[in-house]
Amino acid sequence: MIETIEKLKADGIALINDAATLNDVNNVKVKIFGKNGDFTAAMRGLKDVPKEQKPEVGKAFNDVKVMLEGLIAEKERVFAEAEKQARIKSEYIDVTLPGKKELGALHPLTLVKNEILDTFIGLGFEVKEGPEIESDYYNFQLLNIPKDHPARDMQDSLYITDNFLLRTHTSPMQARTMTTQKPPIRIVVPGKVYRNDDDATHSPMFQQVEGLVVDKHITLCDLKGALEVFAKRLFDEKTKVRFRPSYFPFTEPSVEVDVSCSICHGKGCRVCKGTGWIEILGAGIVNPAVLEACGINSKEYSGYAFGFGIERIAMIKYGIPDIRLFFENDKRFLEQYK
Ligand code: FA5
Repeated sequence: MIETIEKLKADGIALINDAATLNDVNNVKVKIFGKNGDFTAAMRGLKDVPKEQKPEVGKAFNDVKVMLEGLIAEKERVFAEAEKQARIKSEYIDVTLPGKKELGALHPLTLVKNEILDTFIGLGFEVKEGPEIESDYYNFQLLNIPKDHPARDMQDSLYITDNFLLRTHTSPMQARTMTTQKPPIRIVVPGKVYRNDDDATHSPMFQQVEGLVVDKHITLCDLKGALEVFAKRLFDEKTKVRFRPSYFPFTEPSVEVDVSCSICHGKGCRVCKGTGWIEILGAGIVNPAVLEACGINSKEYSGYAFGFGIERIAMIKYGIPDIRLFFENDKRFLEQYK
Protein backbone atom coordinates (compact mmCIF):
# COMPACT_ATOMS: atom_id res chain seq x y z
CA MET A 1 0.00 0.00 0.00
CA ILE A 2 2.85 2.38 0.83
CA GLU A 3 4.20 1.92 -2.76
CA THR A 4 0.74 2.75 -4.15
CA ILE A 5 0.70 5.92 -2.10
CA GLU A 6 4.21 6.85 -3.29
CA LYS A 7 3.08 6.32 -6.88
CA LEU A 8 -0.03 8.47 -6.28
CA LYS A 9 2.27 11.17 -4.98
CA ALA A 10 4.67 11.03 -7.95
CA ASP A 11 1.84 10.87 -10.54
CA GLY A 12 -0.05 13.68 -8.78
CA ILE A 13 3.01 15.98 -8.73
CA ALA A 14 3.64 15.28 -12.44
CA LEU A 15 0.00 16.01 -13.35
CA ILE A 16 -0.02 19.25 -11.35
CA ASN A 17 3.27 20.37 -12.89
CA ASP A 18 1.93 19.73 -16.40
CA ALA A 19 -1.28 21.75 -15.85
CA ALA A 20 -0.96 24.83 -18.04
CA THR A 21 -4.27 26.61 -17.35
CA LEU A 22 -6.76 27.05 -14.53
CA ASN A 23 -9.03 24.65 -16.39
CA ASP A 24 -6.23 22.02 -16.49
CA VAL A 25 -5.80 22.42 -12.72
CA ASN A 26 -9.51 21.79 -12.20
CA ASN A 27 -9.32 18.66 -14.36
CA VAL A 28 -6.32 17.39 -12.38
CA LYS A 29 -8.20 18.02 -9.14
CA VAL A 30 -11.07 15.88 -10.40
CA LYS A 31 -8.68 13.18 -11.70
CA ILE A 32 -7.01 12.88 -8.26
CA PHE A 33 -9.67 13.76 -5.70
CA GLY A 34 -12.95 13.47 -7.64
CA LYS A 35 -15.58 10.82 -6.80
CA ASN A 36 -13.84 8.38 -9.17
CA GLY A 37 -10.39 9.96 -8.78
CA ASP A 38 -7.16 7.95 -8.31
CA PHE A 39 -6.65 9.03 -4.72
CA THR A 40 -10.27 8.45 -3.77
CA ALA A 41 -10.14 4.94 -5.29
CA ALA A 42 -6.89 4.10 -3.47
CA MET A 43 -8.32 5.35 -0.17
CA ARG A 44 -11.11 2.77 -0.48
CA GLY A 45 -8.39 0.09 -0.07
CA LEU A 46 -7.60 1.37 3.44
CA LYS A 47 -10.36 -0.79 4.87
CA ASP A 48 -8.46 -3.97 3.79
CA VAL A 49 -5.15 -2.91 5.41
CA PRO A 50 -4.31 -5.01 8.53
CA LYS A 51 -5.32 -3.21 11.69
CA GLU A 52 -1.76 -2.77 13.01
CA GLN A 53 -0.61 -1.05 9.75
CA LYS A 54 -3.62 1.26 9.53
CA PRO A 55 -2.11 4.20 11.51
CA GLU A 56 1.02 4.25 9.32
CA VAL A 57 -0.87 3.88 6.01
CA GLY A 58 -3.53 6.37 7.10
CA LYS A 59 -0.84 8.93 7.94
CA ALA A 60 0.89 8.35 4.58
CA PHE A 61 -2.43 8.94 2.74
CA ASN A 62 -3.02 12.08 4.72
CA ASP A 63 0.49 13.47 4.13
CA VAL A 64 0.18 12.96 0.38
CA LYS A 65 -3.32 14.44 0.36
CA VAL A 66 -2.19 17.57 2.21
CA MET A 67 0.83 17.93 -0.04
CA LEU A 68 -1.05 17.50 -3.34
CA GLU A 69 -3.86 19.82 -2.19
CA GLY A 70 -1.26 22.44 -1.28
CA LEU A 71 0.36 22.21 -4.72
CA ILE A 72 -3.06 22.48 -6.41
CA ALA A 73 -4.02 25.50 -4.32
CA GLU A 74 -0.76 27.23 -5.17
CA LYS A 75 -1.20 26.57 -8.90
CA GLU A 76 -4.80 27.85 -8.71
CA ARG A 77 -3.61 31.00 -7.00
CA VAL A 78 -0.93 31.61 -9.66
CA PHE A 79 -3.35 31.10 -12.57
CA ALA A 80 -6.16 33.13 -10.95
CA GLU A 81 -3.73 36.00 -10.38
CA ALA A 82 -2.50 35.78 -13.99
CA GLU A 83 -6.11 35.84 -15.23
CA LYS A 84 -6.89 38.84 -13.03
CA GLN A 85 -3.85 40.72 -14.33
CA ALA A 86 -4.81 39.91 -17.94
CA ARG A 87 -8.34 41.23 -17.32
CA ILE A 88 -7.08 44.40 -15.68
CA LYS A 89 -4.79 44.92 -18.69
CA SER A 90 -7.53 44.32 -21.27
CA GLU A 91 -10.11 46.47 -19.43
CA TYR A 92 -7.70 49.26 -18.67
CA ILE A 93 -9.18 52.70 -19.14
CA ASP A 94 -6.98 55.70 -19.51
CA VAL A 95 -8.94 58.24 -17.49
CA THR A 96 -6.72 61.04 -18.79
CA LEU A 97 -8.04 60.56 -22.37
CA PRO A 98 -10.87 62.88 -23.49
CA GLY A 99 -14.35 61.28 -22.98
CA LYS A 100 -16.25 59.61 -25.84
CA LYS A 101 -18.77 62.01 -27.32
CA GLU A 102 -22.08 60.30 -26.59
CA LEU A 103 -25.05 62.61 -26.50
CA GLY A 104 -27.87 61.87 -24.08
CA ALA A 105 -31.45 61.86 -25.32
CA LEU A 106 -34.92 62.26 -23.91
CA HIS A 107 -36.49 59.20 -22.31
CA PRO A 108 -39.27 57.65 -24.47
CA LEU A 109 -41.83 58.51 -21.76
CA THR A 110 -40.71 62.16 -21.85
CA LEU A 111 -41.04 62.16 -25.65
CA VAL A 112 -44.60 60.80 -25.42
CA LYS A 113 -45.49 63.18 -22.59
CA ASN A 114 -44.22 66.18 -24.59
CA GLU A 115 -46.23 65.09 -27.64
CA ILE A 116 -49.38 64.73 -25.50
CA LEU A 117 -48.92 68.12 -23.84
CA ASP A 118 -48.19 69.84 -27.18
CA THR A 119 -51.50 68.55 -28.51
CA PHE A 120 -53.49 69.85 -25.56
CA ILE A 121 -51.63 73.17 -25.52
CA GLY A 122 -52.67 73.47 -29.18
CA LEU A 123 -56.29 73.00 -28.05
CA GLY A 124 -55.99 75.89 -25.58
CA PHE A 125 -55.23 73.91 -22.39
CA GLU A 126 -52.94 75.29 -19.69
CA VAL A 127 -50.35 72.88 -18.15
CA LYS A 128 -50.42 72.64 -14.34
CA GLU A 129 -48.55 70.49 -11.85
CA GLY A 130 -49.34 69.44 -8.29
CA PRO A 131 -47.83 67.74 -5.22
CA GLU A 132 -47.00 64.03 -5.25
CA ILE A 133 -47.56 63.79 -1.49
CA GLU A 134 -51.25 64.56 -1.25
CA SER A 135 -53.82 64.85 1.49
CA ASP A 136 -56.65 62.35 1.77
CA TYR A 137 -58.94 65.38 1.45
CA TYR A 138 -57.85 66.28 -2.12
CA ASN A 139 -56.99 62.76 -3.29
CA PHE A 140 -60.36 61.32 -2.23
CA GLN A 141 -62.80 63.36 -0.17
CA LEU A 142 -63.29 66.38 -2.45
CA LEU A 143 -63.62 63.94 -5.35
CA ASN A 144 -66.76 62.44 -3.83
CA ILE A 145 -64.89 59.50 -2.26
CA PRO A 146 -65.51 59.81 1.51
CA LYS A 147 -63.64 57.64 4.04
CA ASP A 148 -64.87 54.03 3.93
CA HIS A 149 -66.32 54.52 0.42
CA PRO A 150 -65.87 51.22 -1.52
CA ALA A 151 -64.42 53.17 -4.48
CA ARG A 152 -61.22 53.56 -2.44
CA ASP A 153 -60.53 49.91 -3.26
CA MET A 154 -60.26 50.83 -6.96
CA GLN A 155 -56.75 52.15 -6.25
CA ASP A 156 -54.36 50.34 -3.87
CA SER A 157 -53.03 53.35 -1.94
CA LEU A 158 -49.68 53.98 -0.22
CA TYR A 159 -50.32 56.04 2.94
CA ILE A 160 -47.63 58.06 4.74
CA THR A 161 -49.80 59.05 7.72
CA ASP A 162 -53.52 58.67 8.40
CA ASN A 163 -54.21 61.80 6.37
CA PHE A 164 -51.38 61.93 3.81
CA LEU A 165 -50.55 59.53 1.01
CA LEU A 166 -48.60 59.31 -2.25
CA ARG A 167 -51.26 60.49 -4.69
CA THR A 168 -52.91 57.59 -6.45
CA HIS A 169 -53.96 59.67 -9.46
CA THR A 170 -53.64 63.21 -10.82
CA SER A 171 -57.35 63.88 -10.19
CA PRO A 172 -56.69 65.77 -6.89
CA MET A 173 -55.47 68.59 -9.15
CA GLN A 174 -59.05 68.88 -10.40
CA ALA A 175 -60.10 69.71 -6.84
CA ARG A 176 -57.08 71.93 -6.14
CA THR A 177 -57.82 73.95 -9.31
CA MET A 178 -61.59 74.22 -8.87
CA THR A 179 -61.23 75.39 -5.25
CA THR A 180 -58.82 78.18 -6.26
CA GLN A 181 -59.73 79.19 -9.79
CA LYS A 182 -62.97 80.46 -11.30
CA PRO A 183 -64.28 78.98 -14.59
CA PRO A 184 -63.54 78.93 -17.44
CA ILE A 185 -60.97 76.24 -16.57
CA ARG A 186 -59.06 74.30 -19.19
CA ILE A 187 -56.06 72.43 -17.76
CA VAL A 188 -53.92 69.35 -18.30
CA VAL A 189 -51.89 68.00 -15.39
CA PRO A 190 -48.98 65.62 -16.02
CA GLY A 191 -47.35 63.94 -13.03
CA LYS A 192 -46.13 60.90 -11.19
CA VAL A 193 -48.63 58.83 -9.22
CA TYR A 194 -48.18 55.79 -6.96
CA ARG A 195 -50.07 52.58 -6.26
CA ASN A 196 -49.33 49.26 -4.62
CA ASP A 197 -49.20 47.51 -8.04
CA ASP A 198 -46.37 45.59 -9.73
CA ASP A 199 -46.56 43.44 -12.87
CA ALA A 200 -45.85 43.59 -16.61
CA THR A 201 -48.52 46.26 -17.20
CA HIS A 202 -48.70 47.90 -13.75
CA SER A 203 -45.89 49.80 -12.06
CA PRO A 204 -45.82 51.09 -8.45
CA MET A 205 -44.86 54.51 -9.86
CA PHE A 206 -46.28 55.66 -13.15
CA GLN A 207 -47.31 58.90 -14.83
CA GLN A 208 -50.76 60.18 -15.58
CA VAL A 209 -52.14 63.14 -17.46
CA GLU A 210 -55.33 64.65 -16.09
CA GLY A 211 -57.56 66.88 -18.17
CA LEU A 212 -60.25 69.21 -16.82
CA VAL A 213 -62.52 71.65 -18.61
CA VAL A 214 -65.17 73.63 -16.72
CA ASP A 215 -67.26 76.24 -18.48
CA LYS A 216 -70.86 76.96 -19.46
CA HIS A 217 -72.64 74.29 -21.57
CA ILE A 218 -69.85 71.68 -21.57
CA THR A 219 -71.10 68.26 -22.75
CA LEU A 220 -69.79 64.78 -23.59
CA CYS A 221 -69.54 65.95 -27.23
CA ASP A 222 -66.84 68.45 -26.24
CA LEU A 223 -64.97 65.64 -24.47
CA LYS A 224 -65.24 63.37 -27.50
CA GLY A 225 -64.06 66.12 -29.86
CA ALA A 226 -60.96 66.87 -27.76
CA LEU A 227 -60.09 63.19 -27.35
CA GLU A 228 -60.50 62.55 -31.08
CA VAL A 229 -57.98 65.28 -31.92
CA PHE A 230 -55.65 63.85 -29.26
CA ALA A 231 -55.91 60.25 -30.52
CA LYS A 232 -55.50 61.14 -34.19
CA ARG A 233 -52.41 63.20 -33.45
CA LEU A 234 -50.85 60.58 -31.19
CA PHE A 235 -51.61 57.44 -33.21
CA ASP A 236 -52.76 58.21 -36.77
CA GLU A 237 -55.37 60.18 -38.71
CA LYS A 238 -57.69 57.18 -39.15
CA THR A 239 -57.97 56.57 -35.39
CA LYS A 240 -61.54 56.45 -34.08
CA VAL A 241 -62.67 56.98 -30.48
CA ARG A 242 -65.53 55.21 -28.70
CA PHE A 243 -67.09 55.58 -25.26
CA ARG A 244 -68.24 52.72 -23.02
CA PRO A 245 -70.22 53.31 -19.82
CA SER A 246 -68.10 53.13 -16.67
CA TYR A 247 -67.97 54.37 -13.10
CA PHE A 248 -65.84 56.97 -11.30
CA PRO A 249 -67.26 58.71 -8.21
CA PHE A 250 -66.07 62.13 -9.46
CA THR A 251 -67.70 61.97 -12.91
CA GLU A 252 -71.33 61.34 -13.83
CA PRO A 253 -71.85 59.87 -16.36
CA SER A 254 -68.46 58.15 -16.54
CA VAL A 255 -66.92 56.46 -19.56
CA GLU A 256 -64.01 54.25 -20.51
CA VAL A 257 -62.50 55.54 -23.74
CA ASP A 258 -61.20 53.15 -26.40
CA VAL A 259 -59.30 53.99 -29.57
CA SER A 260 -59.40 51.89 -32.73
CA CYS A 261 -56.26 49.74 -32.91
CA SER A 262 -53.61 51.58 -34.93
CA ILE A 263 -51.79 48.31 -35.69
CA CYS A 264 -54.67 46.42 -37.43
CA HIS A 265 -57.10 49.34 -37.98
CA GLY A 266 -59.97 47.52 -36.34
CA LYS A 267 -59.54 44.10 -37.98
CA GLY A 268 -58.30 42.47 -34.75
CA CYS A 269 -54.72 41.60 -33.81
CA ARG A 270 -52.53 40.52 -30.87
CA VAL A 271 -52.15 44.07 -29.53
CA CYS A 272 -55.92 44.72 -29.34
CA LYS A 273 -56.57 41.08 -28.33
CA GLY A 274 -58.68 40.56 -31.44
CA THR A 275 -61.26 43.26 -30.58
CA GLY A 276 -60.04 46.06 -32.87
CA TRP A 277 -60.17 48.49 -29.91
CA ILE A 278 -57.73 49.46 -27.14
CA GLU A 279 -58.80 51.04 -23.86
CA ILE A 280 -56.74 54.15 -23.14
CA LEU A 281 -58.42 56.22 -20.45
CA GLY A 282 -61.19 56.99 -17.99
CA ALA A 283 -63.30 60.12 -18.30
CA GLY A 284 -66.71 61.67 -17.81
CA ILE A 285 -68.77 64.74 -17.00
CA VAL A 286 -67.61 66.31 -13.72
CA ASN A 287 -70.04 65.16 -11.04
CA PRO A 288 -72.16 68.20 -9.96
CA ALA A 289 -71.48 67.12 -6.35
CA VAL A 290 -67.74 67.70 -6.96
CA LEU A 291 -68.37 71.12 -8.57
CA GLU A 292 -70.47 72.15 -5.56
CA ALA A 293 -67.94 70.78 -3.01
CA CYS A 294 -65.28 72.90 -4.76
CA GLY A 295 -67.46 76.01 -4.66
CA ILE A 296 -68.62 76.08 -8.30
CA ASN A 297 -72.31 76.56 -9.07
CA SER A 298 -73.37 73.38 -10.88
CA LYS A 299 -76.52 75.07 -12.26
CA GLU A 300 -74.37 77.56 -14.11
CA TYR A 301 -71.33 75.48 -15.01
CA SER A 302 -70.56 71.98 -16.19
CA GLY A 303 -67.32 70.26 -17.08
CA TYR A 304 -65.55 67.19 -18.36
CA ALA A 305 -62.50 65.43 -17.01
CA PHE A 306 -60.25 62.61 -18.17
CA GLY A 307 -57.18 60.80 -16.93
CA PHE A 308 -54.79 58.34 -18.54
CA GLY A 309 -51.44 56.65 -17.98
CA ILE A 310 -48.51 57.88 -20.10
CA GLU A 311 -46.77 54.46 -19.90
CA ARG A 312 -49.86 52.75 -21.29
CA ILE A 313 -50.09 55.19 -24.20
CA ALA A 314 -46.35 54.74 -24.92
CA MET A 315 -46.68 50.94 -24.76
CA ILE A 316 -49.51 51.01 -27.31
CA LYS A 317 -47.76 53.54 -29.54
CA TYR A 318 -44.45 51.64 -29.67
CA GLY A 319 -45.74 48.06 -29.13
CA ILE A 320 -43.81 47.66 -25.84
CA PRO A 321 -44.91 44.47 -24.01
CA ASP A 322 -43.55 45.13 -20.48
CA ILE A 323 -43.84 48.39 -18.51
CA ARG A 324 -40.66 47.55 -16.52
CA LEU A 325 -38.55 48.18 -19.65
CA PHE A 326 -39.13 51.92 -19.14
CA PHE A 327 -37.43 51.89 -15.75
CA GLU A 328 -34.48 49.53 -16.23
CA ASN A 329 -32.32 52.15 -18.01
CA ASP A 330 -30.99 49.61 -20.49
CA LYS A 331 -29.25 51.67 -23.19
CA ARG A 332 -30.18 49.12 -25.89
CA PHE A 333 -33.86 49.82 -25.16
CA LEU A 334 -33.56 53.59 -24.71
CA GLU A 335 -31.44 54.18 -27.83
CA GLN A 336 -34.26 52.97 -30.09
CA TYR A 337 -36.29 56.07 -29.24
CA LYS A 338 -33.60 58.70 -29.76
C1 FA5 B 1 -58.02 57.01 -12.63
O1 FA5 B 1 -56.90 57.08 -12.09
C2 FA5 B 1 -58.91 58.21 -12.74
N1 FA5 B 1 -58.41 59.24 -11.90
C3 FA5 B 1 -59.02 58.66 -14.18
C4 FA5 B 1 -60.08 59.68 -14.41
C5 FA5 B 1 -59.78 61.02 -14.39
C6 FA5 B 1 -61.39 59.25 -14.62
C7 FA5 B 1 -60.77 61.97 -14.61
C8 FA5 B 1 -62.39 60.20 -14.83
C9 FA5 B 1 -62.07 61.54 -14.84
P1 FA5 B 1 -57.71 54.54 -13.41
O2 FA5 B 1 -57.47 53.96 -12.07
O3 FA5 B 1 -58.49 53.72 -14.37
O4 FA5 B 1 -58.45 55.92 -13.30
O5 FA5 B 1 -56.28 54.88 -14.04
C10 FA5 B 1 -56.18 55.59 -15.25
C11 FA5 B 1 -55.10 54.95 -16.13
O6 FA5 B 1 -53.87 54.87 -15.40
C12 FA5 B 1 -55.39 53.52 -16.54
O7 FA5 B 1 -56.19 53.52 -17.70
C13 FA5 B 1 -54.02 52.98 -16.84
O8 FA5 B 1 -53.61 53.33 -18.15
C14 FA5 B 1 -53.14 53.74 -15.89
N2 FA5 B 1 -52.73 52.91 -14.76
C15 FA5 B 1 -53.45 52.55 -13.66
N3 FA5 B 1 -52.70 51.83 -12.80
C16 FA5 B 1 -51.49 51.74 -13.36
C17 FA5 B 1 -50.24 51.15 -12.96
N4 FA5 B 1 -50.08 50.56 -11.78
N5 FA5 B 1 -49.18 51.25 -13.79
C18 FA5 B 1 -49.29 51.89 -14.98
N6 FA5 B 1 -50.41 52.50 -15.42
C19 FA5 B 1 -51.50 52.42 -14.62
